[in-house]
Amino acid sequence: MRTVMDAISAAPLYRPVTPGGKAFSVEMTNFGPLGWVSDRSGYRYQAFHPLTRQPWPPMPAVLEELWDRYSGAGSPADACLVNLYRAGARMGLHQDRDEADFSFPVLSVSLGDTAIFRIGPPETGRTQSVRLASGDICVLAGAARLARHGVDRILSGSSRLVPGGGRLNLTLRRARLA
Ligand SMILES: O=C(O)CCC(=O)C(=O)O
Ligand SMILES: [Mn+2]
Repeated sequence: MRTVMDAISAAPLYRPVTPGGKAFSVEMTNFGPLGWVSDRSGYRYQAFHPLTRQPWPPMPAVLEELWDRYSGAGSPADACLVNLYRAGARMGLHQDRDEADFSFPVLSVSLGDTAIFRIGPPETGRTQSVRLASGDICVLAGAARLARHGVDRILSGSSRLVPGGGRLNLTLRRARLA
């Protein structure tokens, strides 16, 4: 947690806007060579923080180790999107499709408050609700790589891990081709 908070202090959390101009309710930043950003021009990966214009902080070694252990991928993650959900924040149903090669999984680590996570098949069909608690790892891989998913809400106050309260979700990705 300490390592993650130190990296966040080097790349401040900010609230991006959707291409349509609506503010996200989550605050975001990134670690690693590339970071996922959203603004009026669209969604993309880029090598620098949109506000400070500085390169994203290095990927913490502990996250590289989790990727090595649980992703099953032969290449390192090159991006880690950090989402901070304070009370009331949510994330709409979406697919992660801004990466170059969907044969690489997306691996997420949840810290702090429990999330009511929603997941379902890639196109249409029933979604289901799953709780993601602090320390849980969720890997979207294979047939589930393009699953629709989102966060309906967080159970505010269910953990005291995150300073100031809330939930941190770290998603490790391989954005570029290997
Ligand atoms: O917070 C989560 O568990 C999911 C985050 C997510 O889907 C994303 O950042 O693309
Ligand atoms: Mn996602």
